[in-house]
Amino acid sequence: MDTDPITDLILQLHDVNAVKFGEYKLKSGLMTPIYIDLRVLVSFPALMNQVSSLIYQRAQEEELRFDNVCGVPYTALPLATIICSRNDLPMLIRRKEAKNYGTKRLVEGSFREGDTCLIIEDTVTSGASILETAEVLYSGGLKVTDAIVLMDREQGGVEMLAAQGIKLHPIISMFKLLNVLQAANRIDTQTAQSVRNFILDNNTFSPKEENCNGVPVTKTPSLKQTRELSYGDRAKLPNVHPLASKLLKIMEEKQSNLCVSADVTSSEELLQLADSLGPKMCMLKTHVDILKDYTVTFNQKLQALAEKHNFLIFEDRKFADIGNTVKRQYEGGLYQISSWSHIVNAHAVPGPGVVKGLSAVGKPLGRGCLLIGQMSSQGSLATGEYTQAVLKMAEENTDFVIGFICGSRISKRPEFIHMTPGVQIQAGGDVLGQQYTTPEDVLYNKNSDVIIVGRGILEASDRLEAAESYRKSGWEGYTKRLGKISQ
Ligand code: S5P
Repeated sequence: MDTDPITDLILQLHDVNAVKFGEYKLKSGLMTPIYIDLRVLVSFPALMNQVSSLIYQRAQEEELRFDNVCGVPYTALPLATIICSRNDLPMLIRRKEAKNYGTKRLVEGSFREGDTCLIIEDTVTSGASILETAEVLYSGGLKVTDAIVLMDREQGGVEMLAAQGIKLHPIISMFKLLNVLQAANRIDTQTAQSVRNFILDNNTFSPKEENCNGVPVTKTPSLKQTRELSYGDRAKLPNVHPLASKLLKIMEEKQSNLCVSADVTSSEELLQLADSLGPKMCMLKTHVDILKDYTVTFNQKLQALAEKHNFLIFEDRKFADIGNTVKRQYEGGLYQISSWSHIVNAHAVPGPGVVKGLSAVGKPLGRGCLLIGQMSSQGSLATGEYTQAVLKMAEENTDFVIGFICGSRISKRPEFIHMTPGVQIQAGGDVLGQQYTTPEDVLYNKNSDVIIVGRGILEASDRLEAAESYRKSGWEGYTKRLGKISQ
């Protein structure tokens, strides 16, 4: 197999047991489902050399300027030694404790005041260890502008160090590591996803710590303990989109986080579903293009039912074309979706133009859009770095994007709404790759906000009874989550 050097390195690190999955305690006391233990590297000289080369190569690519190199003790110390020895660079050693005899120096080696020192580290979680080393170097009169780390757990270290004026350059990021191990079948989808969720839910960096004079203060990052905001509280947030606010209020009022996916082929049946299940749901999702008898009268009746039962309409059109085309598909054609659907969704594949095109039509009408961050179908390509790019696109378009279609919470912003399809009371799947998880899992473990249920209700002998049971278990998962303290 033709692999890039990082992929190759990740697989080798896994081979030597430097990446472990299970339940481990971090230095901070936090339990983690993944542990990176690069201390074993010293037993594998070829790997030591490979890692050292990649670190030095990175310094060259970034054109970093420095006078000396310091490895954070202990794991990065031998790495720094190899780099310095091979490339003829002066090294410094930071002592963990000053000796109580002789010079009492905390930094060993020869340097001049004002020299710039490059820091090398093996793994970063919050960035606290690098900062600690930098502070010792500062106290010796050195400057630190950059640090290179082999493995970034993507839990806020880059941001925390940037806030302290240190640019961190990671060689391997956690999401890349998970993608590579998953693609190589070293870990299953569930393990990869649970680690991704853990990483997204456990960011250690809280920006803008200020003292009473409004002056930013340097603070060793701590893990914040926060209680989840209720739907009602989120509806009142200052930056929440008005449509998201409306949906959150409906959810709170109706005690429902159920979106019924009305995938039927007759307009009459769809209207009947909307009327009978209306009181149980916060949203009705349609695929108008599977109706065999769509008429304008039908959607007028649907809008009247949405008013009557206080739910939103979501046309699951999954736009995925260039801005100009999606704009025309959204407002024109047979269905004129923008005229009746409160919410639509889009794939991020075409780039930001897709959101711009839809927004040009939907924003003036007060509509909102969900970006597809992940999919419930087996083998979906919407994972890892793609999902992260979707998140970024949403953050740049909060005047129109109100949230995501996803398997689990992907953004920490409480203004965004996370909606999850592939839900049935019994986990499992269908013959065409759909994968089901339970309402409790979606709300309580995956921290999503809305369950999207189609066949779980449509194929039940009593649809109303089924809708009530999904509403109830979705709501129970949510209230249980409200009681949970998140780190
Ligand atoms: O990833 C996805 C995204 C969506 S919107 N997986 C999905 O299943 N959906 C939609 O949710 C799908 O098009 C269908 O309308 C609904 C799930 O239906 P069910 O019958 O499998 O519950």
